[in-house]
Amino acid sequence: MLRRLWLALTAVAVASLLASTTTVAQRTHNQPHKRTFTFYLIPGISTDAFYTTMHKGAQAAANRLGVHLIFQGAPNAFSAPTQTPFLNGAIARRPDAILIAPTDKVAMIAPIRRAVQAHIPVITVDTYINAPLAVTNISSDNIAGGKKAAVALANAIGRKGSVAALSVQPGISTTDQRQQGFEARIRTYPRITYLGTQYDNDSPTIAASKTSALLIAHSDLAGIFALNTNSGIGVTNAAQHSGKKVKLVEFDAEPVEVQALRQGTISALIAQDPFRIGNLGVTLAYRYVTGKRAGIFKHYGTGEKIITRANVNKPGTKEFLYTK
Ligand code: T6T
Repeated sequence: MLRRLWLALTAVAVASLLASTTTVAQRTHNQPHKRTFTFYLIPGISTDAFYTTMHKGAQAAANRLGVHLIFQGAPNAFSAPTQTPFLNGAIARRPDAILIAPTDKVAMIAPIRRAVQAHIPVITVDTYINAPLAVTNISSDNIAGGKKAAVALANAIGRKGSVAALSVQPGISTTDQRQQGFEARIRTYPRITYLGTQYDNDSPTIAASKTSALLIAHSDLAGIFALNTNSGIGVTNAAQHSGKKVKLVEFDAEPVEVQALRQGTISALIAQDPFRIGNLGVTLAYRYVTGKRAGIFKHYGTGEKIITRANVNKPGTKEFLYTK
């Protein structure tokens, strides 16, 4: 009798122990544990203030959302062959998302397709590719920026004389669109002769030598539009050394350009908002990887601002100045 009672009590104890461990095991299993997402940001050039500022914006969003962000890219050259190994390296690490500024509209399609085929969502920032592979693209309105540059340059030269432009190379979405907008607008001024756009492969040295040649060949050259920072650095140096009174309008607002604007060498800068591009990029990637995909647009514009000596120190301008 006693033995039967002991057995019954033991059975109850074991059953309740099993029940309680099952509950604990189930609870542990069902509990939503927060995982840390890893995103890569692959810039055009990792040392360029446009992209270091974009990195700061991306990092601020990553800190807010608890995302592990890795920023890696070619330190000096802006090209598909120098960018692709960094993208391949990111794909090999199987991150949750990749943000990339593709250096060529066509050449970067195949490398980006490899990421998408590996089920890694890709967001393009600044530049885009000619294939619908990215979740979204975030950029300035580069056509509008090119038009604004044409108006600023036309006004700086009194709406008459010859003008030329210096860009990186054909095939980059941003600079192609700036050129498109600039050409469309500058041709509307009847007393301005547009001498065309030359290419410098993102080399300030080549931009400087092409600018010097232009200044020698065209004595009436009144203005030059530089379509990005490195083109601008070369154009500014050559113009300063020539001693000629040529007016300059440049894209971007990197420290050297802002300094030249303050000194009066540059008439106007078309500044972008790379901090916002990076910040929005990480925010949208996080939305995507956490399943909140509905309502993500295919494109987001972040705006651009004309900076002159008149507004460079005004409130509302500082956020458009890039930092290293
Ligand atoms: O102008 C920016 C960027 O928007 C463009 O795509 C490439 O050149 C810059 O990075 C400036 O160096």
